[in-house]
Amino acid sequence: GEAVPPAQRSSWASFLKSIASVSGDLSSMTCPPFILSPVSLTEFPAYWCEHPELFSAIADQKSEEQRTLAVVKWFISTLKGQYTSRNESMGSEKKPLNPVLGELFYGKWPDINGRGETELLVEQVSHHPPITAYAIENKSKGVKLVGHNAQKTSFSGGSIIVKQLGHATLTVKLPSGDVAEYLITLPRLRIDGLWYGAPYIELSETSWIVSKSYVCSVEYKGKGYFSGKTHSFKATLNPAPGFGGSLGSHVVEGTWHTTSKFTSGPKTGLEFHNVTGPKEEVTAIGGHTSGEMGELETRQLWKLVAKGIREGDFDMASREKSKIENDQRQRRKDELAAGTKWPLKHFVHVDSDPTYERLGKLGKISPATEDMYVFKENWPPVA
Ligand code: 0T9
Repeated sequence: GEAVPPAQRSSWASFLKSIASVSGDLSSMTCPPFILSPVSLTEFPAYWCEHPELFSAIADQKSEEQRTLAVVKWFISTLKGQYTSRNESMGSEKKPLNPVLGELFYGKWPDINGRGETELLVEQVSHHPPITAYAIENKSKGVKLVGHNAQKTSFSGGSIIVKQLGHATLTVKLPSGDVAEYLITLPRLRIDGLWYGAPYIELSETSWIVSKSYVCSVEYKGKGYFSGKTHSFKATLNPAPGFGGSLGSHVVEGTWHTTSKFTSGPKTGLEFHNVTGPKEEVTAIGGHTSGEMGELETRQLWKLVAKGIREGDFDMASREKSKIENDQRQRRKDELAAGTKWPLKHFVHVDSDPTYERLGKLGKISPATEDMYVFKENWPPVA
């Protein structure tokens, strides 16, 4: 454990021993302070829009083929933020704050150069297991992403294996009045570098982007596999059954944290995505009409815990964290006694998703059905 501060070595060693035996949910395990991040998982959906211009560009395409390529380009361009940004900002992957039930995060990216404003809304819809639901919408362009995610973790060969549960659906309002739908599934993660105390993520297996006319698989490989490079991917776009006559096939290869190019199809040799330039952080906004943040809004809720972690005052961080946890336990007890349940604010849980079932069949997507959190659309806030 070279990256582990000497005073925390034995606590890191016992943490590693315990993750080898606990499987399923690592979110509530206690970790040594050096590995704690001051950011809650409810902020992570903002990674979907670090390039707002790529999100809005989806609406500007003139054909189904161009639109699908724009969706895949936006998706690939989000991976760098999703899976490497903690290494860039904090030196390694860190353990995010474990959101409480009902935790909220609201944000936006401004309208620049006619791309329209994009709004973000996140709600923690389950605490145990942790499940985060989100909606990202550019209303002026008619592009909307709604999804939820959860994780199932296991330990294998010294690494944490994270299977992502949940999916997202991107919808685009077309000038014709039709709505194009894209089902998006998520890659598997391996967290390596644990032994050294310097965790980082590599992606593996396959994720899918499927619409009624196109099936795109994205295969992920790390060092030593098809290109030999870390963070490699290969995206293969093929027309869905019945669309073969009018739409072309494409293959794109590269590394998702840098650039990629077309390696097969009419655009062979051209650049596909490039995320070596700057990204745009979300602007957090309060969910009240006054613009203020309520007590369940993530940056308000975790303020003192985050301050403690950032400033190295871990006594304060753990004291404030206990306060939040005790308050949560009390709320659940009160609900139990009153026979009530915590009401979700922006989402409704349903057991199956017809869009997932219909489009999932076109890719090799399993399971055949998944639950989902339907976005209630009561945003912007009214009270
Ligand atoms: C959805 C993303 C997800 C959330 C995080 C596995 C992880 C929690 C889930 C999957 C986002 O779209 C993308 C990126 C990072 C994922 C996190 C990385 C991570 O380590 C945590 C887990 C729960 C841990 O904190 C494990 C313990 C820790 C000591 C390792 C650094």
